[in-house]
Amino acid sequence: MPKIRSAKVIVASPARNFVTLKIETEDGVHGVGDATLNGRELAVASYLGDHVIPCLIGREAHRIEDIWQYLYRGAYWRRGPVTMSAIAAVDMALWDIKGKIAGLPLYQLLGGASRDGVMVYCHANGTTIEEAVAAGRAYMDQGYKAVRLQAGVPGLKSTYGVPKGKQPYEPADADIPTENLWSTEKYMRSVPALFEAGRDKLGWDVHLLHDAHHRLTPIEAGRLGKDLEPFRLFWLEDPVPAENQESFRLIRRHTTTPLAVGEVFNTIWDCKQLIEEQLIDYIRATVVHAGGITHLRRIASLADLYNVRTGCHGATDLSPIAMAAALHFNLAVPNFGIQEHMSHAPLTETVFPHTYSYAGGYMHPGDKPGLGVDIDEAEAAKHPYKRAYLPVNRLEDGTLYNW
Ligand code: CS2
Ligand code: MG
Repeated sequence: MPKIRSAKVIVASPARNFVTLKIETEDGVHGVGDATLNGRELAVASYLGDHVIPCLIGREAHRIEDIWQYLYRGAYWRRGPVTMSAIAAVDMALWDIKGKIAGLPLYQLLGGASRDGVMVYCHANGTTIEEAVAAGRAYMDQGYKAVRLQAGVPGLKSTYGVPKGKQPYEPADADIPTENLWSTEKYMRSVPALFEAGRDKLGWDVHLLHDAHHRLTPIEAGRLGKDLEPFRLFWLEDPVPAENQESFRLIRRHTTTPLAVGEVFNTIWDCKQLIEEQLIDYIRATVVHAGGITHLRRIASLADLYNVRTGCHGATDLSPIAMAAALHFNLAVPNFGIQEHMSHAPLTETVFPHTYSYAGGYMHPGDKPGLGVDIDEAEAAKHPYKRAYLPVNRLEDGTLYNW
């Protein structure tokens, strides 16, 4: 069985920062994994380069589960976004290698296709409700069946999800964190009007989603969920910071608006109670931040027992490698819900050639053996890393708050 001969970490910034792990076997077969952690990229690069790669050399590339357990249990210091993103990158790369050696696309190794395509949702945003809804119409004209609506908040200079100019939204925008101002009161007043306009202009044959981005208290989330019930959202995402899983009981008591949580989760332990008590409807954990394909399958299997469906995070700070791996996972997993799809910049697409594609509201990973994605190292080398932080939020009285 082929052994791992070498591995390297590639940090590059084609349109934005990405961290990529490339593992090569003694037979010259290589696999790639995404290790990007937005705003903390170099921490994961060091964890991989200084602490993980030395332990990989000489191991059998096919022993994915054993290597996963070795890196998780063997670290002693378990869990956390840095550790689990590093493990995820190794896991993705080894599944890529296994698929290439088997001559099969990854989804075939995960049980084969459970559906014809992966339904995706796009980001329709605007500084005004009219702009956001018009963007939603434009995406529906491209065939999207699901649209996330985010709009500016009257009285606030900026808000999550809404770009400042005509450039696509990129939150990691400064060498030292930008400080944004936030007002829950102003925000709560603006959201129902956004979805009233959404349903009025876009109709009922489209799924509408919204991301509250961790900014409410449980009772505020209950109120917003109730305010949005007439508009039948597909989901309300990240209503509250989710460290306190039991706080979702309070939200559930007040609203039937479906809840989606988990893009910041990195192990099954972060969402065990949420799933077992059916406090959420979609789990957003991703292949890059939650330990790779191997661990995400465990999370999805637990979720399946409790009617919770997947809704993997898919913003542009997850590389095309993560998108490719997610699409293979989504195609096979039985309790698939939806996949987030923010299109990467052309420069990013150049550095990460891939076989996945979009058509009519659905995506497909393609049938190339492995993940069907790679990194063009020569192109990547032209775009050196540039430190970029996510913003921080302060309330109008200066209190440091959730971004
Ligand atoms: C957002 C992300 O896509 C989403 O649902 O929550 O854009 C998130 O803000 C970024 O991935 C953070 O890096
Ligand atoms: Mg989100």
